Amino acid sequence: MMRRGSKKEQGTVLLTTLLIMTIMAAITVALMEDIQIAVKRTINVQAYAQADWQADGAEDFVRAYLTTDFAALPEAGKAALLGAREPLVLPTLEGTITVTLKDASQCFNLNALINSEGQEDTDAVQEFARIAELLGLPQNQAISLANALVDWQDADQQQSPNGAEDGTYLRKNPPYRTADTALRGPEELRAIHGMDEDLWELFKPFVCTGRTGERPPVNVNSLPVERLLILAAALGGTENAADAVPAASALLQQRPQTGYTSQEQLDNIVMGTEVEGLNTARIGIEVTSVFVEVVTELGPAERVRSYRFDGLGLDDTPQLTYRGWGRETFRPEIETQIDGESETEVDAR
Ligand SMILES: [Ca+2]
Repeated sequence: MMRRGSKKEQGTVLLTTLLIMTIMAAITVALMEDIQIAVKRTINVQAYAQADWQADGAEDFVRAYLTTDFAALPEAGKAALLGAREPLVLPTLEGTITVTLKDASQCFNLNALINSEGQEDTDAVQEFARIAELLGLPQNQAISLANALVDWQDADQQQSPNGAEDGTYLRKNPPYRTADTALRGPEELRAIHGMDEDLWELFKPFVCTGRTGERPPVNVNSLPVERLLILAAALGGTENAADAVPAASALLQQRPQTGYTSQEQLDNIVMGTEVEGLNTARIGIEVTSVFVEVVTELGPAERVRSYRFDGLGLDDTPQLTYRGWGRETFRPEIETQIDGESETEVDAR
């Protein structure tokens, strides 16, 4: 009897011990997992904080680079650098900082429609309308959109012809009001009356935002062929926007390998096309505004910022006029689909 009883007790003890051990093992595994996640989270938080500091440092670096090394380059050298689209890679202790520069004259500054005094700049309005036309919009729709963009930015509530002030936007669902000031970023164009998602996708690669009233002369030397319509719109002055396209094409086709060296060369080519009404005042060979994309990578962390600097090549230091966060904010390259569409449209006219 005794032996059987003690065997039973022994069995109970063994079972209890096994049960406790199983529970403890489960708790330990859960704890380990928790600790692992906590450690990883700490590493990530530290890496992102570090990447933020490096991104701030990169902004200072870019500013210094633009005022010294970049400013010292000859105009043709600047254009070649911007045209090459080769990023500048700076290794850091635990990662890299990649800086990509783009010529900001290759996109239209939406804030140029209103000058620094808050008045409508009719030349800029017409240029924007020409871009819209070259993107395939009918002329009347292009002008309406340009006027709506003026109304969005000007301080008054007087509606331009086919434009839109608060009254139009308050009737929308949800209702909103005009900004009455410059656009904070190109994406704000989506809020303008008359825009929709398809139109925005069309405009996206060709528009940007910078200093109020600033229209940097379109740099013929750094302009890639897929942005021909920016050049054609800048030449403008014709009844139909498409009439300027042959002159813009001629400028790119006859561009010397090392770039143009004087404004007269541009004037001669445009004059040679014998298209009336064209104006070369808006095109040039000097770099005055740039877009900069800075990608900071550090371990698992990545930070992307984009900047626009205006006023380069002048006596004053370059002015930071736009700061965007994330990849979306950088002026996109023209995708093959839009590229193909716009080229065929331009060619067809
Ligand atoms: Ca207004």
